[in-house]
Amino acid sequence: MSIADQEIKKFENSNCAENKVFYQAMEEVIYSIAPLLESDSKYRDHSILERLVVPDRVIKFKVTWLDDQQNIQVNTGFRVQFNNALGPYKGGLRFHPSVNEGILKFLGFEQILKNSLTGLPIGGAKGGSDFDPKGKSDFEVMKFCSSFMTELHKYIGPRMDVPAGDIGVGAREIGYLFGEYKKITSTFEGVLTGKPFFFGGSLMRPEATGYGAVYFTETMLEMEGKESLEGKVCTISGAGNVALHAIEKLQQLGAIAVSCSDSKGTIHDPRGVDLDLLKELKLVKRTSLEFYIETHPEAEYIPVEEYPEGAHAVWDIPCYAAFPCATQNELNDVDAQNLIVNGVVSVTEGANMPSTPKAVNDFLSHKICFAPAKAANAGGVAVSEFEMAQNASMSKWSFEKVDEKLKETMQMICKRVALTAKDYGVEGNYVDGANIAGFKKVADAMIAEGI
Ligand code: NDP
Ligand code: 2IT
Repeated sequence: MSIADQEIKKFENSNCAENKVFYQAMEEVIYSIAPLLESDSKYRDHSILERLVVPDRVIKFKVTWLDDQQNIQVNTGFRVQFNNALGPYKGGLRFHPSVNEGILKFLGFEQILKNSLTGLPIGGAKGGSDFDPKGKSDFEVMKFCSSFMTELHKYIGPRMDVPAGDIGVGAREIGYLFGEYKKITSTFEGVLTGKPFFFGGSLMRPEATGYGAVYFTETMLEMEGKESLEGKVCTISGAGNVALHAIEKLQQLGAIAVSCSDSKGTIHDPRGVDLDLLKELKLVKRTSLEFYIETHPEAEYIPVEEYPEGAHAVWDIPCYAAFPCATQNELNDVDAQNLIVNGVVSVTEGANMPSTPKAVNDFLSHKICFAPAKAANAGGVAVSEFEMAQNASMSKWSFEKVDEKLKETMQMICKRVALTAKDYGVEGNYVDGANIAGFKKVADAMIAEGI
């Protein structure tokens, strides 16, 4: 039995329905790091894997709030503080009806290795709630956020745990959460990142994840001897924070970003997505993409239910580079085959774990340049750390400074991942490179810090 199989066997009991995505994330990492475990016995001697896959603590709490009709609503809140070997716990909050402990464990686990790859002093965490901000008034969102923070504030702090946004949590939610924290603690401190700029946020934090994913792709294409993105057709899924800013940077670089999608359907606009309209629909009106074609009849809107089951319309559009930026497991093996047959050259994960394991294997075996989430979307959390640094020093950095540091960080991660893959005999495999490089740093810190 291989080392990876032996290690995975130890965790078989945790492969229950709720832990499915967590197990998926863990399995990928264990297979990737097998060469490291084989070459250096210290990681097994110190039981690093056994220790790494168990969160330091999982905080679970009730959130009660009053809706606009004066009905009492009850939700569940979580914070999974996974690992702080490298720095304070750091990672986003997700508000979505699908949220449960298993999803947050998967996201928190990925965050440990992602944050390690940035080279910055931040540990890994994730949190959130099954609360659905969709269709709620601002007042209801505020009520929910206040109640959520009434409990969460006990467990966070600028040197302890610094949450940020994720699906369903943007500047509005972070603002309300920050306001409540401030009220309870009477302190104005960098306890959350992704704050609006005028009260402590960093310039470019909203853009960072999408821009960073594109910077990563540019570097990867250059290193792999491929043509740049200029003039190339790119497909993007999602229509939230990450997708919008990936589209924006692609357009700035002269690429043709032809798609976006939400939970109800996909827009295909062969002349290039109208970003101003997209921002208006998604950030201002908070509505569905179907209204895009009202002013753009030349574009196509494909509702989810009208597409054959088992595949996703957005990945059936021929492209040079694909950017899954919506959610986990949104790109499966059927989608991967469609992309490959249509000649895709690179796939960059803007979302967390958007490709299924079979899809990832297909991309790797067909030598598609594949940028895994924990490396490619690390720009968001990197700029979050820049926000922490600005808050701690009571200073403000310019847009140019943050952009330059973001670009440097993404280029550094890309090169480090590629070099690590080469060192461990899997040249061109950015999945293994990212997992080994991310794991090694955290594991070495855990050994140095003792049990
Ligand atoms: P947003 O809430 O801003 O946007 C999410 C988008 O994905 C929405 O368009 C949403 O559609 C769509 N979506 C969500 N669930 C589904 C689904 N099941 N099927 C199809 N579409 C779906 O979130 P973000 O853009 O911030 O996050 C997107 C991804 O990027 C997530 O995986 C997140 O973990 C990851 N990420 C985010 C970072 C950040 O800085 N924000 C940093 C790194 C990773 P609808 O509008 O219909 O709900
Ligand atoms: O998945 C992620 O990296 C995020 N949602 C951002 C985390 C952060 O702390 O900025």
